[in-house]
Amino acid sequence: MTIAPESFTAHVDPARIQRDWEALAAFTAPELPYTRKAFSIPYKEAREWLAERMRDAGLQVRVDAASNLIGRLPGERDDGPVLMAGSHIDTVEAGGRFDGIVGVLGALEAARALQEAGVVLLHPLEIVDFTCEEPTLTGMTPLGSRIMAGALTSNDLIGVLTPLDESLADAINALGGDSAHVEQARLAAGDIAAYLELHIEQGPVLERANVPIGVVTAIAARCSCFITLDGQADHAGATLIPDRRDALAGAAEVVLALEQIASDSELIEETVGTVGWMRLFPNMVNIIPGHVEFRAEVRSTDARMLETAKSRLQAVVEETATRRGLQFTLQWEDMEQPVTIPDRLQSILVQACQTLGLPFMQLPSRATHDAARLASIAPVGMLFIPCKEGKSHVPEEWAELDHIVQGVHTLSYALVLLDQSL
Ligand code: HGY
Ligand code: MN
Ligand code: MN
Repeated sequence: MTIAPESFTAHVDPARIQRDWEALAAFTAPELPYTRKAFSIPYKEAREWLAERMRDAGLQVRVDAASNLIGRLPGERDDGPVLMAGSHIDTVEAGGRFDGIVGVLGALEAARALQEAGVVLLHPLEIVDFTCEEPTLTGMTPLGSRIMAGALTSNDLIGVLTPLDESLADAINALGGDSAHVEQARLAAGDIAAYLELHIEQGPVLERANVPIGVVTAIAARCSCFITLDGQADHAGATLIPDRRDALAGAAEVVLALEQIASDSELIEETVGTVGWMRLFPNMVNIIPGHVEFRAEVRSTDARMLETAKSRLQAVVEETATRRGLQFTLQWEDMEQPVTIPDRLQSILVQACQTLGLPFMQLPSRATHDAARLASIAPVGMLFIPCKEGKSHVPEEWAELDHIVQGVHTLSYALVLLDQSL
């Protein structure tokens, strides 16, 4: 049975999307712009609001043992594999109002439009807000999608604290999860017929090309390590340079060396390296820093480049510490592999764009996503829309409502095509 896209795209309601987006943006830490960190009070309130919106949209709402929020639209074959669409509503610190949010609200709007158009899917459709996608927990995020994919168990949660110094187990339970039995949230290969995620590009490519839809070809891997350097705290005035073992000067060398590594001609096309978090001790203006700890992350869409960058970073840390008489430790906390989006999913998304007459381009995702974590148990696809000047993870993050609507049209139609082809 072919379903004409205009039969349901007409039901995608820009004003309704706008109202949801404005309401969700209001759940933020009062002292910071657009900050809704996982497990925080604004996050819990936003979750309750979202669950209500899912119920209003006629979805059967549940929270799985991992505390992922799931809204289900039954299908004709209701006991079979599900179609899944979603993303995350947690944000980074002083982040934006679109990263993850477009995917959750867009999937919710798609579920409404399909129902209002009287489209009954063969597969059940599950709209998911995955818990804690952003790296507010080291070495365990994205949390909800990793648990669903079986990459984390209840044992892995033991002793872990959230940034709010609450036990992660309690925080998951407070959201309605069951931290002692998170394995119950695990899905096996075959349980998800396909997963689609609509997301802002978090890069400048679509905007520069003036193209409204991106069909993602691959998702970059993110590898992050925790590094400590120990030298000697000392008097900043009385200690001459040759007598110093300055841990921060050593860390500064490593930060610049990481930039050099990623700028190397054989890596620069597909690889980045960043130090975004650092603490120094004693951290006083007239004391030479004796101890520094920082996290460095390396990302690439190419597995070989990723390994090259990681090993060069390790070598630089060791060489810098030895030359400067510093003790060092380096521990990899997040180790991902790049994910290739299956051709079958890409062609469904291309077909949806072509049928809807939407210009599109195929491109990799340089950000990571829940889709990458689900790729081990399900065929995943990703759709991008442009964001202003490619900015993300900053309060200036912005996406045009027209682009969100076009993204929802494409997502809805792709779900219908998948429903009929799987
Ligand atoms: O860091 C990322 O790529 C994602 O936004 N969590
Ligand atoms: Mn993000
Ligand atoms: Mn995201």
